[in-house]
Amino acid sequence: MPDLTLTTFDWVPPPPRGFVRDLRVRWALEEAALPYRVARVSGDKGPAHLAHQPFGQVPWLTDGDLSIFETGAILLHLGQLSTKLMPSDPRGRSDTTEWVFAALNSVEMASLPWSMSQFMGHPTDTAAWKFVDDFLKLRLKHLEPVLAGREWLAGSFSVADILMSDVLRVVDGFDGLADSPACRAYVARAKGRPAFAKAHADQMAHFAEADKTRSNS
Ligand SMILES: N[C@@H](CCC(=O)N[C@@H](CS)C(=O)NCC(=O)O)C(=O)O
Repeated sequence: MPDLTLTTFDWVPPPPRGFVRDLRVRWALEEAALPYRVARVSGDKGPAHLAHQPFGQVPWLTDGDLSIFETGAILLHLGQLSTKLMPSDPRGRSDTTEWVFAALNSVEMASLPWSMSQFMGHPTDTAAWKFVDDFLKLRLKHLEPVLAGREWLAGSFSVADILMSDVLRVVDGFDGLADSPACRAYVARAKGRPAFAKAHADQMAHFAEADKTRSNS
């Protein structure tokens, strides 16, 4: 039995709650029904934190004496522990792996500057915004027919779907999928999974609990 501990921030302000990336790991762990503990790290990014996550970010996962950062790497590791997260045949593994990279390296690469601009309320009548918006629209234009033709990216539900739907979920939150109905339906399908609901509720409860501790200190 693996010995899994997920580390995330001890507290974040309300806006990012429900979107902190430990949710991707919680979701995968819930899908596979793998038992795990949650540990907390403060935001001050001391040497112990940097030893696990060199950018001072969260999450990271330990499995015994193995410590893994980057949600893509963590989910690929978990994929090896359960066929609920990654098929066991070579084709299924290869399909899952390529879509994991596509989610992070092709889609999130375009969606992150777009969502950060939206979040910051940057003006949208600039050449810089048009570049960012066109870049994301190009990715969505190519993803749309893929998702119109299949329920999940690599055949059965996999870690690739956790990553891709979580990336698109942020865009959807800013109404960026209005012209991409298949992408939108895919996000709704993924969010409808009980394991997503549990992971989301657990993350919200984690930070709500931290509010109480802070207000008592
Ligand atoms: N590529 C990293 C990104 C991790 C990331 O952006 N984590 C955010 C929380 S969702 C964070 O720690 N932000 C604080 C910071 O960047 O200092 C991954 O997927 O694990």
